[in-house]
Amino acid sequence: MTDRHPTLRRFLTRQAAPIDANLVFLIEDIASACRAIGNTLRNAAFEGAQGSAGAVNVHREDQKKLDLIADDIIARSCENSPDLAALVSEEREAAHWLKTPETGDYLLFYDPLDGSSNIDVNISVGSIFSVARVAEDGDTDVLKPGTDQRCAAYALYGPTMMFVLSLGHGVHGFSCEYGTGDFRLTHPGMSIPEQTSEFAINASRQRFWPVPVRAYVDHCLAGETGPRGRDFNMRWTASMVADVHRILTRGGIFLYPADAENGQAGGKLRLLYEANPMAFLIEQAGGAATLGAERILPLLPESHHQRVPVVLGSAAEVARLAEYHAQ
Ligand code: P6P
Repeated sequence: MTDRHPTLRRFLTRQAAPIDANLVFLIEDIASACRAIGNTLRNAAFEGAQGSAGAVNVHREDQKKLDLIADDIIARSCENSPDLAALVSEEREAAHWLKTPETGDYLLFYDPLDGSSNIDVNISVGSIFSVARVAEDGDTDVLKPGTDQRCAAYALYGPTMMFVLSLGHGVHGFSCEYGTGDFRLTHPGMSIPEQTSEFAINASRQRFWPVPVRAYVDHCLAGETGPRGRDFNMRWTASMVADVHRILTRGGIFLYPADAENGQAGGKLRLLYEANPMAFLIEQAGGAATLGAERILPLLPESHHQRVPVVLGSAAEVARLAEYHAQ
């Protein structure tokens, strides 16, 4: 079994293109934090860790106790990683510098517990990670385009706890083995089907949608007798990691557009630690990720917590939506 399901460490240290040892250490520290978060979630009800923390984050969103616990677990697990210079967290206003850019190579952007509104109703949630290198010139500017990412990953705390990772050479899924707690390779080379008949969007926001999105969804809903000539299915878990994992596994298109209500803020999802890592993973799996028409990854961020519209998934459907925007 070891050979068919190598551990994360064996996988990382057996790559054809050798990975910087300090990046391997950082990825292992991230995976250890995810394992600890998964265990904490499992026992949250017994430890009084559910419910609101009675505070709001930088986005004025209600913070769950577990948002703060997960953020603390990640920071403590990674802060001694040999080459990690700074942390940028959804739960913290500013970058947290651990070393100077001259003494550390990596930046870690993360959403410690994405979809946390689902925790108290026991629906899958996740953690999202993006790793980039500090600027060559020692600048402390962390606003780097998603094309600069060295790797992206997420943990999915579902029926199986999984860690899904890309280092720029495909996407690989690791399942946490009950008993040993090891993350072992179970989904090598994840690939998104180009075609799909499944879309994911929060349909309660229909009245706010821009015209191209409204038209796209209406055409899907018209089914076999409509312009698409086939029936579509819809899924929406309100947990980006769960929706993205479903799409990586069986295809689909995920849409969170900027709309009449959230448009002033740029949309809902955050560029640095949600859109960029997920776009990296989706593209590495053969899918596409746009702001509606333009590709997400080249976008130069304007602020740590910048929000952007997100469309990602099966390439043919993402391209079709871009055509609707062009019309
Ligand atoms: P809505 C969770 O809060 C999140 O950031 C993503 O995980 C998810 O895709 C989206 O927001 C859900 O948004 O409007 O359905 O609550």
